[in-house]
Amino acid sequence: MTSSIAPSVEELCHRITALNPRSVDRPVLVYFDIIGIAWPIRCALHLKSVDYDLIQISIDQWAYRDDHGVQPVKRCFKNGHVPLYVDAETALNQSTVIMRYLAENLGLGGKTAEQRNGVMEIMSHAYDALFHWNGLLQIIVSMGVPEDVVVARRNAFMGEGFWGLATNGYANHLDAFGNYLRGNPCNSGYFVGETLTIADLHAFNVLCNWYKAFAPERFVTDYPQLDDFVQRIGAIPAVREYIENLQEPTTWFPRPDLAIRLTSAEELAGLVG
Ligand SMILES: N[C@@H](CCC(=O)N[C@@H](CS)C(=O)NCC(=O)O)C(=O)O
Repeated sequence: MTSSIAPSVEELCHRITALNPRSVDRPVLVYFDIIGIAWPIRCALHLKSVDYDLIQISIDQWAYRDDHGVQPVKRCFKNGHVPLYVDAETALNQSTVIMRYLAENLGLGGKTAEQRNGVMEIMSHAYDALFHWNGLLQIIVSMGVPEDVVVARRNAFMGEGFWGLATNGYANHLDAFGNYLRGNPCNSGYFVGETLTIADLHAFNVLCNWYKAFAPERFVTDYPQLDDFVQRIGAIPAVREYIENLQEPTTWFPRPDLAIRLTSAEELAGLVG
């Protein structure tokens, strides 16, 4: 890694380690300069017009190693991961906990105890769809994995062959999203209750920016109800404004040896109307 970024890494580390509820005068979110898993957090803050600071970390800053082989930026976080959210009340380091906290404070968490549990159920499923053993993330990251293994994993994820029966991640996770959506007794077009919740934003990110971007034709053909959901959420004026003006594509992985897909500008184009 080039040492020319060392000063920016040092400054970044100072800034991050100084963050705590007593030091911030408005909310701060720390994440990479990608959509990733922070989309629902940023979109919720935008939807509710929360004034906050965004500290974005580039892949070079994250990957930078000092003379001892240590990644100083990664070391700044309790769990070695982003996102981190800090405001005058709290400092939180897990994306779903940040979402739940913001949902409660911003009125996006469900109106009854039953709805709040329902929101967490969808949130957990949305998380599984990326991070579970048959989630999409393992399929996308190809760094250090032999080409034939990448292809075999991808095919299995899409339901092909013997391992397709065992993993079947694409269909399995999307079928479950469909069951949850149809299972909402309010039949509102949202995942829980009659109004938009953080569960819809989390599900939107996973469905649109990950699953649809990964296999757009299959998504539209096999899951029209989920595509309707994506279009519906994407058409909410503040969400639309967020998509058009604030979200950024991932520019990290132009090389196929690093990742096979991860919401590049091309992959984002046309996902919503
Ligand atoms: N359970 C954590 C997972 C966080 C996570 O894996 N973040 C990724 C970015 S999406 C990360 O920090 N990757 C860099 C690394 O692990 O070195 C959460 O939900 O916040």
